[in-house]
Amino acid sequence: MLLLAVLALLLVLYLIFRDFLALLIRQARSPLRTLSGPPPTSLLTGNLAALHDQENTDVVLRWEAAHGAAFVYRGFVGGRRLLTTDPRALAHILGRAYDYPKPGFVRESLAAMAGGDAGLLVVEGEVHRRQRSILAPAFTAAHVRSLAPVFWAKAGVLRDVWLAAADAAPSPSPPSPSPGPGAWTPPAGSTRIDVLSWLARATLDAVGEAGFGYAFHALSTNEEDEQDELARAFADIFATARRFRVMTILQAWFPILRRFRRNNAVMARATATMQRIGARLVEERSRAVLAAQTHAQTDTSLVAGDKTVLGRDLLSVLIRSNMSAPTPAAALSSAEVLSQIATFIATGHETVASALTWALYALVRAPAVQARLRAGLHALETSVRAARPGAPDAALRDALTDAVLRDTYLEHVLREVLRLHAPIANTMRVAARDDVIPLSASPSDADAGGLGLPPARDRAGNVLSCIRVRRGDIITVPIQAVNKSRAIWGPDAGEFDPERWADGPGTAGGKEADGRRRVPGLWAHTLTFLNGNGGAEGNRACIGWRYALAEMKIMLFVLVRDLEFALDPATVIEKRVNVVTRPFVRSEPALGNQMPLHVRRHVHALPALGAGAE
Ligand code: HEM
Ligand SMILES: *[C@@H]1O[C@H](CO)[C@@H](O)[C@H](O)[C@H]1NC(C)=O
Ligand SMILES: CC(=O)N[C@H]1CO[C@H](CO)[C@@H](O)[C@@H]1O
Repeated sequence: MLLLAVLALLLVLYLIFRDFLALLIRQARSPLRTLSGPPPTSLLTGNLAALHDQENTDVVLRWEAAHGAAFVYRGFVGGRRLLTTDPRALAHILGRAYDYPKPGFVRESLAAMAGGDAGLLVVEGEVHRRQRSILAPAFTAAHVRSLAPVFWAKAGVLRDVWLAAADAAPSPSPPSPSPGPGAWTPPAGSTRIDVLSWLARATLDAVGEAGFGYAFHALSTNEEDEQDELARAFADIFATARRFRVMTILQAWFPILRRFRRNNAVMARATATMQRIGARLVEERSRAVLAAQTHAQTDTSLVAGDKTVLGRDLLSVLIRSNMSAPTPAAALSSAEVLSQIATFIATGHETVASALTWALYALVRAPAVQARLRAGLHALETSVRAARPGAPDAALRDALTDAVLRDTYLEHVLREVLRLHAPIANTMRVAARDDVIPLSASPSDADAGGLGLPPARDRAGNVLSCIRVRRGDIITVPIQAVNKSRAIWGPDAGEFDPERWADGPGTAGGKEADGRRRVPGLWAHTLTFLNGNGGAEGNRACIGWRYALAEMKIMLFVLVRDLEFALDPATVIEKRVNVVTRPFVRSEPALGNQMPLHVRRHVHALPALGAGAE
């Protein structure tokens, strides 16, 4: 009896500690232990605290300078993780997406906030390949372009809310008799607005409508309106998933702890709500798609009118794509389709809100750029209008969409914003098998464009030309640090300078005339959306990048056209990375994430541009 009990206890202990033991054994055998790297500052959490604050401290660059462009830092219980800023190494890792999947604990935490483990963000390997090809038609340039009316509508509503707030601001108080030295007077007729929370509402409304034809009413200013049920469910899930970060790490090593999350009542209720509303949406869209198809068969005149008959939202396109899958095995299950709704909310909402917030921040910090952008956009609109006298509103907006999406200066401003303020600052991968990762061999290496990156070294100081990794080794991809690398962008890498793009897209480092510095990025040679070099070996770059850019361009056009933005120079904004990079005010940490800007009406002679409800 006693023996049985002891055996049972041992078994339980083994089950609890199995993964942890495996971790320790893997750590002891990893070839990463020979690499140079910063000493851990904590036994339990290694260098994680320093890495967490990297956006405000430059720590990755200091580590890079001291230990080379590939080094190890310490994670949980001192586990070694590879971090590299070397473009050739990054191209190797990101270009083999299925050999370098997301680590289990990352997938767990993404699954918690993206509606389960069946969505595109979380799945791996063949399942990912299948999903990605079914989802692709929803994210083509042409399809994203067709979603523009949603972005115009939401931008118009947001602008009207801010205009109303600014116009209601009390007339400027007379300047105090003796303003202290350095005291700042807000612009006359302006009001202080937390633009972050409003932009998050606008992008949520946009992704609801463009993503699955759902009205969140997040921009509604009617106090009586209750918060939408689905929006609340998602907010609960997101908040819980965030709070559980430490827990999620522990759960990765001690699976028994996973029960506690499942028992979390708020999470369970929110997930149920999400499932219920999601299932209804999928059913409604499926029925509409089927009805339209039957219709089209009997009435050929409707085939040409495809777009107006069928829903344009991402979910409808996904369902149509799923229905025309060559074989059932190539299609998505109902659970997989359902998971994409939460995936769209999780990926398409806070990322763009963060990017737009940092765009306005960049513009208040560079008033000359703000003024030039506004003047350029006004001129653009004037010429579009002049070419179409008397055109109806819809036709005008259509022509304006093309012009805005193509505008060079707006594009350059956005590239700088996304380079300096990448909403996703880091991502992680794990080696699925033993491998050798090549490095840019020397400062004169042609493939690296003569980057002059500090070489990687082992602990004895020998320069390395490749990194050996063992199955299970964890790798951090420092998206933001690469975006701002001086080796890649030149000594002014930290400056916001849209002009650096003026020399053409071929030269990432813009001003340098030597044509160097190609970063293997998907867009604008930055890693902001990761890269798309994977092809057959898997593509895990952002599928929504065109959607994000179109939404940002239209939102910025509408907001900058009619509003001026300013920031009290005494306000110090810092970054906090919690899933996405968000601002907070250093002197007001208790207020949480915010971006308090002073907003006022910009008076101009252009005709009103309606909110343009579809
Ligand atoms: C400025 C805005 C955005 C940025 C900076 C951004 C960035 C990224 C990054 C870095 C990844 C790769 C994550 C990883 O593998 O570790 C990613 C993946 C993804 N993004 Fe975005 N994203 C943005 C907007 C959007 C939008 C608007 C959507 C959809 C409407 C979207 C949908 C997705 C999806 C579904 C994935 C997973 C793709 C896959 O694994 O195959 N993103 N995004
Ligand atoms: C997707 O296609 C598969 C196979 O044709 C089908 O079983 C499934 O119900 C479809 N899902 C949706 C949501 O249409
Ligand atoms: C190379 C470079 O400019 N790095 C910058 C990265 O970001 C930090 C924080 O914003 C800056 O201090 C660095 O200068």
